[in-house]
Order: sequence, then structure tokens, then C-alpha cells
Amino acid sequence: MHRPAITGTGVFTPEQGITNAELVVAFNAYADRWNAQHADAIARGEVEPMAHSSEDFIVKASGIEHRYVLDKTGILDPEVMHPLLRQRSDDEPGVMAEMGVDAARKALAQAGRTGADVDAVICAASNLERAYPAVAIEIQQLLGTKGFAFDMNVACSSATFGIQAAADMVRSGSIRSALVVNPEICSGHLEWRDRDCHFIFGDVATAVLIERAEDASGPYFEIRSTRCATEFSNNIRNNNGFLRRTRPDGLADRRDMQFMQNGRKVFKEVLPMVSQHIADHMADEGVTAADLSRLWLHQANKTMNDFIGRKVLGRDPEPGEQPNILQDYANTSSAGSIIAFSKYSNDLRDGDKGIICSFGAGYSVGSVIVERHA
Ligand code: CO8
Repeated sequence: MHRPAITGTGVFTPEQGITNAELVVAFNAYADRWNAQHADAIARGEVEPMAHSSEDFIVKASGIEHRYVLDKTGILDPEVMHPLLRQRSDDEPGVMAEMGVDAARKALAQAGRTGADVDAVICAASNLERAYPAVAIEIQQLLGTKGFAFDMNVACSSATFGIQAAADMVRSGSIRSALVVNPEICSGHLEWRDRDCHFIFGDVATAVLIERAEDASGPYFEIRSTRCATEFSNNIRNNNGFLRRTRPDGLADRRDMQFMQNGRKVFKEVLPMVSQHIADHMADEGVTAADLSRLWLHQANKTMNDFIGRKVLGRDPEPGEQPNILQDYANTSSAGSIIAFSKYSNDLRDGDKGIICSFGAGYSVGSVIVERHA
């Protein structure tokens, strides 16, 4: 048996960003147009007018102030209201592979490695841009890694579940190293025309390199233990899929072909599930709150993270103990906790411990207990 360790992390951040102010202006213009187009039906009481969105609500309800996206022009155009990405030929890298490779190269550079040192690539993300061939295999080819590659999807928990899969393979000895890559193009499956959720998501890609601890050439985070759990729920759902054209109105502009959630229910049901999950994981590993230097939580909602931080530590987290990045990146699905880990972990000292934790659609929860070796 070997000790798996995270030896490098990388984040690809898109060049374009959207502030809440820009987002609300575009949404309200869209709502005004829609109300004008449906003025008669609204007057007859057949449909409700669309209400305006508000910056104050967004910050108060979520803590989100800004998001990065691959294309803001389409999203902010009231006649379009979704990103516009060019069609790429099959001979050039796909967009998910391209952003994943950028994050992966940064992770490899941090660890002092090249693609040739890697035995496996897992592309773990909420959505995949095509059915096949696997995006992971394209990343494998672009990086020149050895061995094998595969895609997996556990929505918001894709990264932590991917880390467990890779860590288990490294631990057992079937591979020496793996890249877990998380290209999340959340703007592609967000319904920008729905004020209940139009502010929630952003785009990003993250990567972690996992190697045997004895192979590490610099400081690393030993993966002490991982734990994954799932419980079926329809409260976060997207019905788009490969059977779409087989259904009578499958190609229609249907609301359920984009991200949908019952945010209040998710909030109420996921909080106790996550708090208990982390508490059980820590107890089974003999880790107490006093042993933890940092929590890198899923980045969906600031109030939710404050609550989980208090539950896990038994007190209000000190500034920096539970870093949030959602104010800048919004919810980036599985990548959120990895962005936080990548940006806020280098200051930890030898022996310091922390927990990476994701939660969301499925429902799914994944926790990874790590220990710094400097
Ligand atoms: N502006 C102004 N008012 C608004 C707006 C808006 N934009 N939106 C809603 N309101 C109004 C509502 O209409 C409602 O009015 P009323 O009280 O009159 O009915 C009022 O504000 C309150 O609305 P809510 O009850 O919906 O507001 P909440 O306080 O619950 O906040 C949140 C909404 C922020 C969504 C909150 O419920 C939340 O964060 N819940 C947790 C959600 C969560 O963690 N989800 C997991 C996300 S899934 C994930 O991370 C990955 C999924 C897979 C990837 C998908 C990628 C696209």
C-alpha cells in the first residue's frame, strides 16, 4: 500500500467576467421585453409579468458578487441570454479539453512534473460537451500522459469523488499518479432567463495531481482519508440528455432542459447531511475540530458555508480558516472547493490538517482529509 498525496493544483480562470450589476441590467432588459411581448396576456391575467432581479438580493441570498464566463456577450444580450461558443472542428481541441489542459499544466508545473509522468487522467465534471470520445482521453493526448483516461460525473461532487477514485488507485499500487481535471462550463447549462437562479453559476477549470507521497519532489498534501456519499433527490435536476429528440416535444425550448433547483429545500436538506457526513468522517479518522487548520468547502452559498463551518469547528471560523471564493467565481460546481484549496493552502505548515468538502446535486457529498508535509 502507498500513501497518496496531492502534489500540485491548477486553476484556469476565463478572461471574461460579469458583475452582478451587469447581470441584473441584462436580466431586467430581458424581463421588460418579455413583458412587452406578452402585454395582452398579462392584462388578461393569463400570465404573470416577469419581476426584476436585484443586486441586493443576489449578494444577500448567496454572497456572490461576480462570476467568470467563457462568453459574456451572449449572456448579456437580452435577445440571446446564453453564452455563444464557436463550433470547433473535430481536428482541434474541444473547449473542455482546452481549459482542462490549462489547469492540468499548472498542476504539473507546481509538482515539477510533465504529462509523461502521469499514469491516468480522470475528467470529473457536472456536464460533458459530447457523448464520446471521452474528454479525459483528449486531455490525455494533449498532455502526452501514459496509461488510461475516463470521464465521470457526480455533479457538484465530481472533483472529490474523482480524488477518491484516483487516491484509491495510487494507494493500491495500480498506478503511480493521476490527474483529476474539472472543466466546469456552468454557463452552458444555467437558465439565464430565470431570476431565481440566473446569478448562481460561473465557468472555471481546476486540476489536482495525485502521486505516491514518496515520489513527491516538493511540499505535498497527503490524502489521509476520503469519504463519498449519495442520496437521490430531484431538488437539483436537469433533464437534458441524449434521448431528447426521441420525445414528442423534446427539442422545444423547455425549462427543464437547463439547471433547475428548489434552492430552499436544497439548503435545508443538504446542510444537515453535510454536517453529519463531515462529523462522522472526522470521528472515524480520530480527527477533532482542534486538529483542523482549514476547511475548503463547496462554493454555492456563503450562509451555507458559515453554518457548516460553525457546525464542524463548534465555533465561528476565524477569518481565513474557511476561505470563500464564491464572491469572485460564483458557484463553479465541482471546481469550487478545489479553487479554494488551490488558492488558500500554501501557507499551511508541516503537520497541519484540513478538509476539502463538496456537496450538491444527486444529492452527493464528498470529503477529503489532507495533511500538509512541508
Ligand atoms: N432578485 C430579486 N428577488 C429574487 C430573485 C432575484 N434574482 N430571485 C428570487 N427572488 C425572490 C423570490 O421570488 C422570493 O420572493 P417571495 O418571497 O416573494 O416568494 C424571494 O426572493 C426569496 O427567494 P428564495 O426563497 O428562492 O431565496 P433564498 O433565500 O432561498 O435564496 C438561493 C436562493 C441563493 C438559491 C438559496 O436558496 C441557496 O443557495 N440554496 C442552496 C442552493 C445550493 O446549494 N444548490 C446547490 C447548487 S447545485 C451545484 O452546486 C451544482 C449542480 C450541478 C451543476 C449545475 C450547473 C449549472
